[in-house]
Amino acid sequence: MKKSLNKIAISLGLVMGVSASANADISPTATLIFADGVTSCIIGSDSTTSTGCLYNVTSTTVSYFGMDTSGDGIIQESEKIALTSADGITIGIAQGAGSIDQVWSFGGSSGNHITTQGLSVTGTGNTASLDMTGWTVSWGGGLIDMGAGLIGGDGGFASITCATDCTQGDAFVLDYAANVPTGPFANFIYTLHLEGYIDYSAANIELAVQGGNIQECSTSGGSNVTINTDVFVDVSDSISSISWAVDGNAAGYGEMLSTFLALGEHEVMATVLTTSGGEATSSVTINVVDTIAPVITSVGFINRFTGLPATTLEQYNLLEVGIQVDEVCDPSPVIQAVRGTATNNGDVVWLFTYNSQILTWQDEIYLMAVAKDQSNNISSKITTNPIYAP
Ligand SMILES: [Ca+2]
Ligand SMILES: [Ca+2]
Repeated sequence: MKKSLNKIAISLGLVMGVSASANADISPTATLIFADGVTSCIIGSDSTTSTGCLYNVTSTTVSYFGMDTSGDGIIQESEKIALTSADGITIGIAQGAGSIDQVWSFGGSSGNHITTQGLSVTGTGNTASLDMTGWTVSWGGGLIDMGAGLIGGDGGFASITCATDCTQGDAFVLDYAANVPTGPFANFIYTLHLEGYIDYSAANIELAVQGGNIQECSTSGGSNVTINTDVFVDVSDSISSISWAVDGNAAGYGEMLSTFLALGEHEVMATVLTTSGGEATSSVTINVVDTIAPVITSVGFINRFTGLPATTLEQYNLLEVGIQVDEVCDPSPVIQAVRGTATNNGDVVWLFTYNSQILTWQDEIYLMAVAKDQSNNISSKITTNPIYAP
């Protein structure tokens, strides 16, 4: 079963609260996993035709939908589109694009089947009836409600025929037909034919990162990140465990993960195991970024003897550069200052260093501080009150 990230989320509590119908042998949240459709040539292949088959004469079997584009009331072989399964139809929950089937192309536009609400099933023995209310084609950017069936108005029903009793692993065949209600093919006939097996151990897990997949660094070196799960298991099954891994390393168990992630990209994966042996995984890439430059709160000279801000030269003219920086993410940003003096064109500047101390003779001295964090965010600030020589 292929993993899908965009099954419409449904909470664990809601799913587990679904009660089984007493008369239904088929579980109200069973998953119908259908085999991929197969399109083949009835007569020889021909690479110059649109279908790759001589005279475009094809045959499509296993799982497909049909559109009576010719309007003759019959689904010809050329009007069948093979379906490739994603996770199949999970009865009882709404599924978004890419969850049921993989993208197919029809009439020059791409599409998927989705369910705008969970389908409901009734039946006993080897037959069941699936209420298709909510069955929708997402095609060419629009949604086409295919749930009303051929008669229309109050919901159509698909027939499910199982090989024996519709229990775990039993083979099924689903057939359905509807009138297209809207769009360029309005009032044409749409059909659906799926073959596969019923799975009561199919599970699904979705991840949602609180605050989004890109997190601003919120503490020294990274962020504390919380990831929630939405888990689906069949009502006849139950969750055995939910385990986590961060960057491939085991990171604990539970429905929620709260963990510290260092600055940079991380792959977080959750795996749900069910008591009947079902398994599903989902992963998310979380990027902890630092986009905020250090904030220089003060820059100036400090009197080395009093420790207080200095505004004039005094007592041996010794001054210490004092810069204060607020930086959330980087515990040790690069902090430097550029010492400057106002000069006029043609001035001669005389300065030298002595014992690592910078000596200068100027009427006023400015400082410009520069602070840079590990993500190369840079800020600068210049003294507003230069040092004045007395
Ligand atoms: Ca036709
Ligand atoms: Ca920063």
